[in-house]
This record gives sequence, C-alpha cells and structure tokens, in this order.
Amino acid sequence: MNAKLLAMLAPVLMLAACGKAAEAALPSVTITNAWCRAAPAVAPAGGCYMTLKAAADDRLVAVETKAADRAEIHTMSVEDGIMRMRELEDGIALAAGQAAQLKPGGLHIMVIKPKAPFTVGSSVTLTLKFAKAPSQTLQFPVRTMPAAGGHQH
Ligand SMILES: [Cu+2]
Repeated sequence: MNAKLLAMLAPVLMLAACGKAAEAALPSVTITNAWCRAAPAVAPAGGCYMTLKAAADDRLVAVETKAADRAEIHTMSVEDGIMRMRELEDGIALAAGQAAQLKPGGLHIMVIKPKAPFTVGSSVTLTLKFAKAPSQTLQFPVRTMPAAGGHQH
C-alpha cells in the first residue's frame, strides 16, 4: 500500500472507529465469584458475596430475592474493636473498570430470614438492581468459607 492511499484511507478508518464507540451497548456490570456462605438452619440471616465490575460508573442500589424476607446491602467494619454491620442505604458505588469486592468481613449482601437454610450444594437466587445498568438475576451457589488466605486458630 502506498503512502497516498494510506492518507486517503486514514479518515475512513477513524470514522469507523468512532462509529463503533457510539454504538456501545447499554452500560453493563460483570459479576464474578458469586457465592453465599453456608450457615446453620437456624441462622436468622446469611451473607452473599461477589465481585462487581461496571463498564461505566454505576451503583448497586438494591438486591431483591424471593428466597428470603428481604436482602440488604451491608458493610462491616471494626469500631472500637467490635465488628459492626450497617446497611448501606445508598448501595455501593461502582467506578468504571474497577472491581468492587464483596467478601466476608467487608461489603456483603445480607439475606434476612432465608426461607431455606444455606446448605452446601444449594443456591440462592438474587436480583441485583443497578442505577444505570439493567438488573441481573443470578444464582449464588452456597459454599463454606474458602480456606485459602484464611488463618489458623
Ligand atoms: Cu450484614
């Protein structure tokens, strides 16, 4: 290909690239590593975890489920040496391209009064609602606490 032809093609190629960007689909959120922590049948609530990655700035605003009374978005932190949980009324902000990790000891979904116990091998269906991205319903498999990275007692 000669230089003159390249020069003629360049604007065409640039246009093609712009067209592609403008066609970008609805904002989307990728969910990986979804799981709920196994709990005894009598547990009044269970914790569910996942990694969220939004393509564009977004927010997890609510979680709904038919598997329990309700689901709340919680954070956990140590205050005065005591682990405290609190509901995040505004949900969790998701910065574009940055993974938000929900995990034991930190951010989590609190499933309150589950209708069935969180037993290993079962799963919990949760619907995640976002400020911009379409909501997503997915199954969270119930597992025991992962041993990796844990500490010995
Ligand atoms: Cu909680």
